[in-house]
Amino acid sequence: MNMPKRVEHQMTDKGYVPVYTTAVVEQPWSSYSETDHSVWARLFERQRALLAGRASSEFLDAMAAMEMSPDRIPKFDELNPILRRATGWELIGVEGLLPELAFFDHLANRRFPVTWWIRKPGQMDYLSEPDLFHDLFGHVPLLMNPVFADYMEAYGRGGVKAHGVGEEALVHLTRLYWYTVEFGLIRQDDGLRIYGSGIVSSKGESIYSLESDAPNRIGFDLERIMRTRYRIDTYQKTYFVIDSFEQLMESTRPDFLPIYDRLSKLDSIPAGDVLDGDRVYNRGTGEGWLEDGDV
Ligand code: HBI
Ligand code: FE
Repeated sequence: MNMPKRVEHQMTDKGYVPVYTTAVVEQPWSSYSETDHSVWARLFERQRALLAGRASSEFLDAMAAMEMSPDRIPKFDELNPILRRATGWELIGVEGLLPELAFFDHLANRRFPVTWWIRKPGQMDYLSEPDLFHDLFGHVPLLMNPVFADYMEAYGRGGVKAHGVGEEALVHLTRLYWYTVEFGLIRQDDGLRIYGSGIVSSKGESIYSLESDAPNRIGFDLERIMRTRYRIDTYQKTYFVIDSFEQLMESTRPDFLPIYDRLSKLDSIPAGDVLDGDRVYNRGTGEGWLEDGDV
């Protein structure tokens, strides 16, 4: 498999990782090795077993509707007709992390960038940047859900605007992405469930985010989230819980400019804090937390 060319490194919200070109690449499906396909199959089977009873019903329904093959890396060309028919979204192949504006512009146009390469067998449990499994298994299924699909487009539009406002607005918006799209929980009648991509694609965090006493679990509040710092190198200290995807979509309706202006006058909130006024589902014990390192 031809390794992607590493063009530059950049401090992004996923830490100091190589940022590739904004180039859109064809999925080199025939170049995947048997090892690549077996990494996909092992990760897929492991998460599918773990997520029963832990992932949100919308995620499980979407995963069933997409009919992703469990034993071979799915072909983007085969998934795109299903996705387009459901919500008008499509996958595009990329080398990896994109500069933020390019990423936002894709989302604003219902294109989800999926990294074309998959991690090595030795990286089953952790890698510093999103690979095909994180993007395709973690992010893509929920794009089948019409309300979440609308939210992701709205987020992209908001990101393009925020890019024009400035760095501070981007920091606030990135936190919203982090605590919903990547690490969000949702309340169901039968308990809390996972919908965040960073969690559903991670064995350890699929268990920790719901069952550990260490983290806080707090009800969704847009401005509270936009002020809250987060972790890129450990499990989250706090998970935010939405009532529904409609609630998430509704939160993007107001003009964010006055919100950015208000937040610019307020301090950020450490990742592990619980505030008066928080809707607390779980006040974490903080066991295992690292003192510094919130971003
Ligand atoms: N690029 N391909 C890709 N995937 C991401 O998830 C991604 C990105 N660039 C920037 C980024 N995420 C984050 O900074 C978002 O908060 C914008
Ligand atoms: Fe992601």
